[in-house]
Amino acid sequence: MHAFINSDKIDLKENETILEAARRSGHYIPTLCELADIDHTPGTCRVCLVEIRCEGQEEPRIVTACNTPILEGMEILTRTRRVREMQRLQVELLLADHDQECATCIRHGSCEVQDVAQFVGLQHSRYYDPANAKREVDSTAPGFARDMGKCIRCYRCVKICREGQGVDALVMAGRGKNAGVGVRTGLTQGSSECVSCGQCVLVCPTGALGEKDETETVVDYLYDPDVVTVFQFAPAIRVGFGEEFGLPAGTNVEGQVISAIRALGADIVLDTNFAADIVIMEEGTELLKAYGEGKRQLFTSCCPAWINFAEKHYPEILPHLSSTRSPQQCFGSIAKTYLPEKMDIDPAKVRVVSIMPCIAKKDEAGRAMYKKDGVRDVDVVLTIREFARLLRREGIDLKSLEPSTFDNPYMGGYSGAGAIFATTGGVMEAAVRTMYYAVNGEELEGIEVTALRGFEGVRSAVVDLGGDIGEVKLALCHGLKGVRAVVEDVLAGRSDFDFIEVMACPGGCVDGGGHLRSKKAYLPHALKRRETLYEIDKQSNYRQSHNNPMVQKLYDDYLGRPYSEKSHELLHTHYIA
Ligand code: HC1
Ligand code: SF4
Repeated sequence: MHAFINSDKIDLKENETILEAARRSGHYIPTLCELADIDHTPGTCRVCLVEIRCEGQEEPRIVTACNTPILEGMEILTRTRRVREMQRLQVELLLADHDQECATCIRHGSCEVQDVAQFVGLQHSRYYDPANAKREVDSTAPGFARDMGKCIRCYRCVKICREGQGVDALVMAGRGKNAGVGVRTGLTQGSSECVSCGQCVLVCPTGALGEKDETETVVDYLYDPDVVTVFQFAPAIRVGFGEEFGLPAGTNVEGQVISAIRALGADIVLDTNFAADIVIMEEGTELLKAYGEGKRQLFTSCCPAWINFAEKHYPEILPHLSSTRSPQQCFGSIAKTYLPEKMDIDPAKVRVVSIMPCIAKKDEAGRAMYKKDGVRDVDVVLTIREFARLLRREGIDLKSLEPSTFDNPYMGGYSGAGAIFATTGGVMEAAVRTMYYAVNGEELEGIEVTALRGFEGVRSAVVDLGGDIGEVKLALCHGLKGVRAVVEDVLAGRSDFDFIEVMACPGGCVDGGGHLRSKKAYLPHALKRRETLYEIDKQSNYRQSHNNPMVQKLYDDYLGRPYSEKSHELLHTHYIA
């Protein structure tokens, strides 16, 4: 069984489309709506036109490659003049009501429409009408906006939100030239079921979905002589950011990221990993106390899209959430209290800037409980994409920088346990290491708790914490789809899990909704990034949060002990039903 693509003989596979067979055999056909990684073939962009001739047929006919099966003996032509002209016309029509402000678009240079327009040789858009391109911009979500003037109606976002995340906030809306993506009638993006996980942003081929850019505020801080800027960057940044500069996926660029932030003119460069160690001290103590009181079934609380999900979709579950703030927020409150005290800085001058692979961290930093007298603990959150933009704005090329190290004696060190927070299962593994020590007074043997590692959406493991606690049953969920059943089981009394880690993004923060976008792919680098995190843990001088000497000093000099009154004031929180 075979067919021909541009005269190449192709062996056929069962149930393949022309597009799949062409990809497999190295024949490029442009597409904009289709995304194989999420099994999405809506056939709406109609750019993947090819000519086909079946046996016995005289004249070739034009079909869309994404939804036409390839058949025995079929001849497929992808580059005839007729095909090229029709593809070009299709892209031209697509751009007729598409905002043409490409030079100022957040997607400039990494936009799939730009790529395809180049491929089809489109040099002028004859049918563009600015009046038609004026469509709704919804900026009501705290961290990101939906600009329908840039939407090409591929509906990838609707698919990922509904079927990938199980949130179902987005719908196909409008008719005719007003057709596009919206939320349910009467709602806005901010008031909808949306939890700001950002997975829709990762699959959007254009600038229709994107974070609200806050790089301008950061530039203000950097050039204000009265401001002391304190930067933190998340565990996932160091293992993903190199890709922006053409380095292989998973390259550890921690040292270059530190140098880049210094080159921006930051006063103090620190690491969210340090605060991840603090979280383990607090959350571990909280859990053991709860178990001692016979309470079980606590959920982790460091993922802000999960918190949004719990508050919006399952408010009854909130009493089961750990009260420990996320590492980002623990960092913010410590950087505005302990750090200025130690370094003799006026706390009012400190501005904390976070670099996160996450959009929901913007929501989190703006929460009322994370402000003191109206001043936020974390002043600005940049996604990794904004960080890349900021470096470009300031003319800094990460690849040309020599790596450097943290040099702050108070908050500049982290354990291997803090480093693995960024991957699914990492928070739980870090917590188990410290809880085991707290119960037994000795370190857990076989410190890499491989039972907690893996990639299925929901996994479980039993770990013996020893002492009075004994065996605990743990669950690890990543991606929100599988979380619903876990939460519903807990609420219905059907669950026997003791501790449940939830990361809203599939893979955890290494593939967060604020991470770099990959063209024509969804989450292609998770495993490489994750391998590097485990390697960082392996190479760390200390691998348990309680052995981080800077964390020990923080407790000795300032907080007293985990779960103390001071800790409660600075490191714990509440949720809003
Ligand atoms: Fe995450 Fe976390 S791991 S939530 O994924 O607990 O964003 O990387 O910074 O706060 O540490 C994100 C990553 C990050 C927090 C930590
Ligand atoms: Fe859905 Fe997440 Fe996008 Fe909100 S941010 S619309 S929840 S995919």
